[in-house]
Amino acid sequence: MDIRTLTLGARRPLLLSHCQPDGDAVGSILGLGHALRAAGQCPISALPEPVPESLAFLPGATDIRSSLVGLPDGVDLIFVLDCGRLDRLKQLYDEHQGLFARLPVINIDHHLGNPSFGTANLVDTSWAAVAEELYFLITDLGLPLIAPAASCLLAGIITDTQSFRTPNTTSRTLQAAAGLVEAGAPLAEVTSALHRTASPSSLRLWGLALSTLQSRDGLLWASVSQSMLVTCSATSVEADGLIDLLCMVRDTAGVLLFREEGNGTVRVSLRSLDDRLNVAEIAARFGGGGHARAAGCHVNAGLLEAQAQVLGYTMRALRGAPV
Ligand SMILES: [Mn+2]
Repeated sequence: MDIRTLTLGARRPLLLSHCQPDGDAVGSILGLGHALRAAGQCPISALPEPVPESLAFLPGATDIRSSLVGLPDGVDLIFVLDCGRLDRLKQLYDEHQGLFARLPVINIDHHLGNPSFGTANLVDTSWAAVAEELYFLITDLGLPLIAPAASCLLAGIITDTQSFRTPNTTSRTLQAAAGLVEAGAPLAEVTSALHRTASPSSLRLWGLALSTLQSRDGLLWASVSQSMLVTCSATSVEADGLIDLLCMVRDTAGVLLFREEGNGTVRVSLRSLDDRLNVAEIAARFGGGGHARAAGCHVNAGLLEAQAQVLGYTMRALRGAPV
């Protein structure tokens, strides 16, 4: 069956997205959920990990479940949105594989390498955000694009395009954003809520992390250690946003942020600032994933060892040497 028939025929669809949920993940499940509810359905949204504080303002964010245990009867369709692999649903998939075998699954995504795991698939890497795909899907299906839906989808587009600055931002992306503003999404309010999120302790943390800044061969990197978190009374989440600051440096091909997680692993965020570097390939080499321009992975090592491994590999990739 096709996406139209499955979507319009559902009564209680389940909307899911990936772990470490970002604006596109949260905005997509909430945005489509609002439109389906306005069409008379009873959608249920769930994420394997909590909604970040910076996205808690989105209408409906507090209704998102973190478990599928005790799900109401009658769920008849599963949407998996912005999720390149089913294992990124963590416990929502691992502990409920029977549900996935029994129900039709609609897979809507823009990640490179999505294996089209759905019963129906709308996977296209040319979309800047899944929220952008959903704007056109909702419009095509004639679902009511009510203002809360529009706000959530706009948040998804703004976050995934870094405010319309990524190279995959097209006239189509801007058309979707214009349509969402037309439908009642308050652009200035959404932008402000997304970007003005830093606390004083997070800026103190960024200051310490910036003091570790190094650059070589077109790469720029910095680190956040556990002791910095203690010094600043900050949590690891407060390092979010620092990588965007690092990306302001000119004449740089790639930017990396290493975060010591406290469980023997280092979380690495990677950004590519020009076409020479595909950070999705680098993250995949270390068991992570993402997009050509923004990706992430975890390395089982201390800070210095993780830096040596990932920087060494990235420098070889940037030189075009065999890696
Ligand atoms: Mn996305």
